[in-house]
Amino acid sequence: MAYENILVERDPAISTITVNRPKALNALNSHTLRELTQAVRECADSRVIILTGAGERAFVAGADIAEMVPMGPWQAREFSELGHVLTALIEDIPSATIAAVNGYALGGGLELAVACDMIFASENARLGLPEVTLGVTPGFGGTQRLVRLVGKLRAKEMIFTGDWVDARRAYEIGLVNAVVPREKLLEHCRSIGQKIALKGPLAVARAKRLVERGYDMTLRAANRQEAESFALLFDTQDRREGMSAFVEKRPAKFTGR
Ligand code: DAK
Repeated sequence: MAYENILVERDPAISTITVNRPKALNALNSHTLRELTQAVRECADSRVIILTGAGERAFVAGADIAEMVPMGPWQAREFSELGHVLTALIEDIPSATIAAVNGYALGGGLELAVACDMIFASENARLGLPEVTLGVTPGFGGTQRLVRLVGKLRAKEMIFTGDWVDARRAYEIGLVNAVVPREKLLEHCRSIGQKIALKGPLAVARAKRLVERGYDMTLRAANRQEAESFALLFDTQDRREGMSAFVEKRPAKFTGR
Protein backbone atom coordinates (compact mmCIF):
# COMPACT_ATOMS: atom_id res chain seq x y z
CA MET A 1 0.00 0.00 0.00
CA ALA A 2 1.22 3.54 -0.76
CA TYR A 3 1.60 5.83 2.25
CA GLU A 4 1.86 9.59 2.47
CA ASN A 5 3.41 10.22 5.88
CA ILE A 6 5.31 7.04 6.62
CA LEU A 7 7.91 4.86 4.92
CA VAL A 8 7.61 1.10 5.17
CA GLU A 9 10.34 -1.43 4.44
CA ARG A 10 8.63 -4.78 4.79
CA ASP A 11 10.71 -7.89 5.36
CA PRO A 12 9.89 -11.31 6.84
CA ALA A 13 12.68 -10.92 9.42
CA ILE A 14 12.85 -7.20 10.25
CA SER A 15 10.47 -4.56 8.94
CA THR A 16 11.13 -0.88 9.45
CA ILE A 17 8.41 1.76 9.69
CA THR A 18 9.57 5.38 9.60
CA VAL A 19 7.35 8.33 10.47
CA ASN A 20 8.14 10.74 7.67
CA ARG A 21 7.02 14.30 8.41
CA PRO A 22 10.41 15.78 9.30
CA LYS A 23 9.23 19.38 8.70
CA ALA A 24 6.78 18.95 11.60
CA LEU A 25 9.31 16.89 13.59
CA ASN A 26 7.26 13.82 12.66
CA ALA A 27 4.24 14.96 14.68
CA LEU A 28 1.35 12.50 14.58
CA ASN A 29 -1.79 13.80 12.91
CA SER A 30 -4.80 11.52 12.51
CA HIS A 31 -3.84 10.55 8.98
CA THR A 32 -0.39 9.46 10.16
CA LEU A 33 -1.90 7.52 13.07
CA ARG A 34 -4.19 5.67 10.63
CA GLU A 35 -1.29 4.98 8.28
CA LEU A 36 0.86 3.68 11.14
CA THR A 37 -1.95 1.37 12.27
CA GLN A 38 -2.33 0.02 8.74
CA ALA A 39 1.43 -0.44 8.35
CA VAL A 40 1.83 -2.23 11.70
CA ARG A 41 -1.00 -4.60 10.67
CA GLU A 42 0.71 -5.23 7.32
CA CYS A 43 4.06 -5.95 8.98
CA ALA A 44 2.66 -8.09 11.79
CA ASP A 45 3.95 -11.26 10.12
CA SER A 46 7.54 -9.96 10.40
CA ARG A 47 9.55 -11.29 13.29
CA VAL A 48 10.58 -7.78 14.32
CA ILE A 49 9.29 -4.29 13.58
CA ILE A 50 11.51 -1.25 14.10
CA LEU A 51 9.73 2.09 14.46
CA THR A 52 11.71 5.27 13.94
CA GLY A 53 11.47 8.87 12.74
CA ALA A 54 12.78 10.52 9.57
CA GLY A 55 15.43 13.22 9.73
CA GLU A 56 18.08 14.10 12.26
CA ARG A 57 15.99 15.75 14.96
CA ALA A 58 12.97 13.75 16.00
CA PHE A 59 11.54 10.32 16.56
CA VAL A 60 8.10 11.91 16.97
CA ALA A 61 7.63 15.33 18.65
CA GLY A 62 4.11 14.47 19.76
CA ALA A 63 0.57 14.49 18.57
CA ASP A 64 0.04 17.20 15.96
CA ILE A 65 -0.77 20.31 17.99
CA ALA A 66 -2.01 22.25 14.96
CA GLU A 67 -4.60 19.55 14.26
CA MET A 68 -5.70 19.51 17.91
CA VAL A 69 -6.25 23.28 18.19
CA PRO A 70 -9.82 23.34 16.78
CA MET A 71 -10.93 20.03 18.31
CA GLY A 72 -13.89 19.78 20.65
CA PRO A 73 -14.24 17.03 23.25
CA TRP A 74 -15.80 14.52 20.84
CA GLN A 75 -13.09 14.91 18.18
CA ALA A 76 -10.47 14.77 20.93
CA ARG A 77 -11.95 11.50 22.13
CA GLU A 78 -11.83 10.06 18.60
CA PHE A 79 -8.26 11.29 18.15
CA SER A 80 -7.23 9.69 21.42
CA GLU A 81 -8.88 6.42 20.29
CA LEU A 82 -6.66 6.38 17.18
CA GLY A 83 -3.61 6.48 19.43
CA HIS A 84 -5.01 3.80 21.72
CA VAL A 85 -5.84 1.48 18.82
CA LEU A 86 -2.30 1.85 17.46
CA THR A 87 -0.52 1.34 20.79
CA ALA A 88 -2.71 -1.64 21.75
CA LEU A 89 -2.03 -3.19 18.33
CA ILE A 90 1.73 -2.79 18.86
CA GLU A 91 1.40 -4.68 22.15
CA ASP A 92 -0.88 -7.38 20.70
CA ILE A 93 0.96 -8.42 17.55
CA PRO A 94 3.35 -11.38 17.72
CA SER A 95 6.25 -9.37 16.25
CA ALA A 96 8.80 -7.94 18.65
CA THR A 97 8.66 -4.16 18.33
CA ILE A 98 11.65 -1.87 18.79
CA ALA A 99 11.49 1.92 19.01
CA ALA A 100 14.63 3.52 17.60
CA VAL A 101 14.33 6.92 19.28
CA ASN A 102 16.53 9.19 17.19
CA GLY A 103 15.73 12.59 18.72
CA TYR A 104 12.66 14.13 20.35
CA ALA A 105 10.15 11.57 21.65
CA LEU A 106 7.59 13.87 23.22
CA GLY A 107 3.94 13.42 24.12
CA GLY A 108 2.35 11.01 21.65
CA GLY A 109 5.88 10.20 20.44
CA LEU A 110 6.95 8.88 23.82
CA GLU A 111 3.59 7.12 24.15
CA LEU A 112 4.29 5.35 20.87
CA ALA A 113 7.78 4.37 22.06
CA VAL A 114 6.63 3.01 25.43
CA ALA A 115 4.09 0.76 23.70
CA CYS A 116 7.03 -0.99 21.98
CA ASP A 117 8.79 -4.00 23.48
CA MET A 118 12.16 -2.24 23.60
CA ILE A 119 13.43 1.30 23.26
CA PHE A 120 16.92 2.24 22.08
CA ALA A 121 17.83 5.92 22.07
CA SER A 122 20.46 7.98 20.30
CA GLU A 123 22.63 10.28 22.41
CA ASN A 124 20.64 13.34 21.25
CA ALA A 125 17.27 11.88 22.29
CA ARG A 126 14.94 13.88 24.55
CA LEU A 127 11.97 12.11 26.05
CA GLY A 128 9.00 13.56 27.87
CA LEU A 129 5.26 13.99 28.25
CA PRO A 130 4.79 17.79 28.02
CA GLU A 131 0.99 17.66 27.57
CA VAL A 132 0.23 19.61 30.76
CA THR A 133 2.12 22.52 29.18
CA LEU A 134 -0.71 22.55 26.62
CA GLY A 135 -3.43 22.17 29.26
CA VAL A 136 -4.20 18.51 28.57
CA THR A 137 -3.19 15.11 29.90
CA PRO A 138 -1.35 12.50 27.86
CA GLY A 139 -3.93 10.92 25.58
CA PHE A 140 -2.38 7.78 24.06
CA GLY A 141 -1.80 5.74 27.21
CA GLY A 142 1.18 7.65 28.61
CA THR A 143 -0.16 7.93 32.14
CA GLN A 144 -0.39 4.14 32.34
CA ARG A 145 2.56 2.79 30.37
CA LEU A 146 5.15 5.27 31.65
CA VAL A 147 4.24 4.40 35.26
CA ARG A 148 4.70 0.71 34.52
CA LEU A 149 8.19 1.36 33.13
CA VAL A 150 9.71 3.90 35.50
CA GLY A 151 7.45 3.76 38.57
CA LYS A 152 4.90 6.20 39.95
CA LEU A 153 7.27 8.76 41.45
CA ARG A 154 9.34 9.35 38.34
CA ALA A 155 6.36 9.15 36.01
CA LYS A 156 4.42 11.70 38.05
CA GLU A 157 7.39 14.05 38.11
CA MET A 158 7.67 13.85 34.31
CA ILE A 159 3.92 14.15 33.71
CA PHE A 160 3.18 16.93 36.25
CA THR A 161 6.16 19.12 35.29
CA GLY A 162 6.17 18.32 31.57
CA ASP A 163 9.99 18.21 31.80
CA TRP A 164 11.95 16.10 29.34
CA VAL A 165 14.80 13.79 30.22
CA ASP A 166 17.89 13.34 28.10
CA ALA A 167 18.98 9.94 26.84
CA ARG A 168 21.41 9.29 29.69
CA ARG A 169 18.79 10.07 32.34
CA ALA A 170 16.24 7.97 30.43
CA TYR A 171 18.63 5.05 30.68
CA GLU A 172 19.21 5.64 34.40
CA ILE A 173 15.49 5.51 35.16
CA GLY A 174 14.83 2.44 33.01
CA LEU A 175 12.98 4.28 30.26
CA VAL A 176 15.30 3.04 27.48
CA ASN A 177 17.24 -0.19 27.04
CA ALA A 178 20.46 1.49 25.91
CA VAL A 179 21.87 4.72 24.50
CA VAL A 180 23.89 4.53 21.29
CA PRO A 181 25.57 7.08 19.01
CA ARG A 182 23.11 8.61 16.52
CA GLU A 183 24.80 7.08 13.47
CA LYS A 184 24.80 3.60 15.03
CA LEU A 185 21.19 3.60 16.25
CA LEU A 186 19.48 1.73 13.42
CA GLU A 187 22.37 -0.68 13.04
CA HIS A 188 22.14 -1.43 16.77
CA CYS A 189 18.37 -1.98 16.62
CA ARG A 190 18.80 -4.25 13.61
CA SER A 191 21.43 -6.32 15.37
CA ILE A 192 19.06 -6.82 18.33
CA GLY A 193 16.30 -7.60 15.81
CA GLN A 194 18.50 -10.18 14.06
CA LYS A 195 19.14 -11.98 17.33
CA ILE A 196 15.40 -12.14 18.01
CA ALA A 197 14.65 -13.27 14.44
CA LEU A 198 16.93 -16.31 14.89
CA LYS A 199 15.04 -17.54 17.95
CA GLY A 200 11.93 -19.70 18.01
CA PRO A 201 9.11 -17.55 16.58
CA LEU A 202 6.36 -19.21 18.61
CA ALA A 203 8.40 -18.91 21.79
CA VAL A 204 9.16 -15.21 21.29
CA ALA A 205 5.53 -14.43 20.43
CA ARG A 206 4.31 -16.38 23.48
CA ALA A 207 6.84 -14.70 25.74
CA LYS A 208 5.64 -11.28 24.56
CA ARG A 209 2.04 -12.20 25.25
CA LEU A 210 2.87 -13.60 28.68
CA VAL A 211 4.66 -10.41 29.70
CA GLU A 212 1.93 -8.13 28.33
CA ARG A 213 -1.07 -10.07 29.65
CA GLY A 214 0.65 -10.88 32.94
CA TYR A 215 0.68 -7.19 33.86
CA ASP A 216 -3.08 -7.18 34.27
CA MET A 217 -3.26 -10.44 36.22
CA THR A 218 -2.50 -11.66 39.69
CA LEU A 219 0.93 -13.28 39.99
CA ARG A 220 -0.72 -16.64 40.58
CA ALA A 221 -2.90 -16.44 37.45
CA ALA A 222 -0.01 -15.15 35.36
CA ASN A 223 2.26 -17.97 36.50
CA ARG A 224 -0.43 -20.51 35.70
CA GLN A 225 -0.71 -19.01 32.22
CA GLU A 226 3.06 -19.26 31.85
CA ALA A 227 3.03 -22.95 32.81
CA GLU A 228 0.27 -23.64 30.26
CA SER A 229 2.16 -21.83 27.50
CA PHE A 230 5.33 -23.70 28.38
CA ALA A 231 3.50 -27.01 28.14
CA LEU A 232 1.82 -26.11 24.82
CA LEU A 233 5.16 -25.25 23.24
CA PHE A 234 6.36 -28.79 23.94
CA ASP A 235 4.02 -29.96 21.22
CA THR A 236 5.68 -27.86 18.50
CA GLN A 237 8.27 -28.69 15.83
CA ASP A 238 10.22 -25.64 16.98
CA ARG A 239 10.65 -27.07 20.46
CA ARG A 240 11.85 -30.41 19.04
CA GLU A 241 14.18 -28.62 16.62
CA GLY A 242 15.56 -26.25 19.29
CA MET A 243 16.38 -29.03 21.72
CA SER A 244 17.69 -31.45 19.06
CA ALA A 245 19.93 -28.70 17.68
CA PHE A 246 21.40 -28.14 21.14
CA VAL A 247 22.10 -31.84 21.65
CA GLU A 248 23.55 -32.18 18.12
CA LYS A 249 25.66 -29.03 18.65
CA ARG A 250 24.31 -27.14 15.60
CA PRO A 251 22.29 -23.95 15.12
CA ALA A 252 18.52 -24.50 15.21
CA LYS A 253 16.40 -23.91 12.10
CA PHE A 254 13.01 -22.78 13.31
CA THR A 255 9.93 -22.84 11.10
CA GLY A 256 7.36 -21.34 13.44
CA ARG A 257 5.36 -24.56 13.65
N1 DAK B 1 2.74 19.23 16.49
C1 DAK B 1 2.75 19.99 15.34
N2 DAK B 1 3.86 20.56 14.85
C2 DAK B 1 4.99 20.43 15.54
C3 DAK B 1 5.06 19.67 16.74
C4 DAK B 1 3.85 19.05 17.21
N3 DAK B 1 3.80 18.27 18.30
N4 DAK B 1 6.30 19.72 17.20
C5 DAK B 1 7.00 20.44 16.32
N5 DAK B 1 6.22 20.88 15.33
C6 DAK B 1 6.60 21.71 14.19
C7 DAK B 1 6.74 23.17 14.59
O1 DAK B 1 5.49 23.81 14.61
C8 DAK B 1 7.64 23.69 13.48
O2 DAK B 1 6.86 23.89 12.33
P1 DAK B 1 7.07 25.24 11.42
O3 DAK B 1 6.84 26.37 12.33
O4 DAK B 1 8.51 25.10 10.95
O5 DAK B 1 6.05 25.09 10.33
C9 DAK B 1 8.55 22.50 13.20
O6 DAK B 1 7.88 21.35 13.72
C10 DAK B 1 9.90 22.61 13.88
O7 DAK B 1 9.66 22.85 15.27
P2 DAK B 1 10.28 24.09 16.07
O8 DAK B 1 10.50 25.25 15.14
O9 DAK B 1 9.42 24.32 17.24
O10 DAK B 1 11.69 23.49 16.46
P3 DAK B 1 12.55 23.85 17.76
O11 DAK B 1 13.86 23.21 17.55
O12 DAK B 1 12.50 25.30 18.06
O13 DAK B 1 11.79 23.09 18.95
C11 DAK B 1 10.62 21.28 20.00
C12 DAK B 1 11.68 21.69 18.94
C13 DAK B 1 10.40 19.77 19.90
C14 DAK B 1 11.19 21.62 21.39
C15 DAK B 1 9.32 22.08 19.77
O14 DAK B 1 8.95 21.90 18.39
C16 DAK B 1 8.18 21.63 20.63
O15 DAK B 1 8.10 21.94 21.81
N6 DAK B 1 7.24 20.89 20.00
C17 DAK B 1 6.03 20.46 20.69
C18 DAK B 1 6.34 19.32 21.61
C19 DAK B 1 5.12 18.89 22.37
O16 DAK B 1 4.52 19.68 23.12
N7 DAK B 1 4.72 17.66 22.15
C20 DAK B 1 3.54 17.10 22.79
C21 DAK B 1 2.40 17.36 21.89
S1 DAK B 1 0.89 17.06 22.72
C22 DAK B 1 -5.36 13.62 23.93
C23 DAK B 1 -4.88 13.06 22.77
C24 DAK B 1 -3.55 13.14 22.45
C25 DAK B 1 -2.68 13.82 23.28
C26 DAK B 1 -3.17 14.41 24.42
C27 DAK B 1 -4.49 14.30 24.75
N8 DAK B 1 -6.69 13.51 24.27
C28 DAK B 1 -7.68 13.33 23.29
C29 DAK B 1 -7.12 13.58 25.66
C30 DAK B 1 -1.32 13.95 22.91
C31 DAK B 1 -0.71 15.13 23.08
C32 DAK B 1 0.60 15.44 22.59
O17 DAK B 1 1.37 14.66 22.12
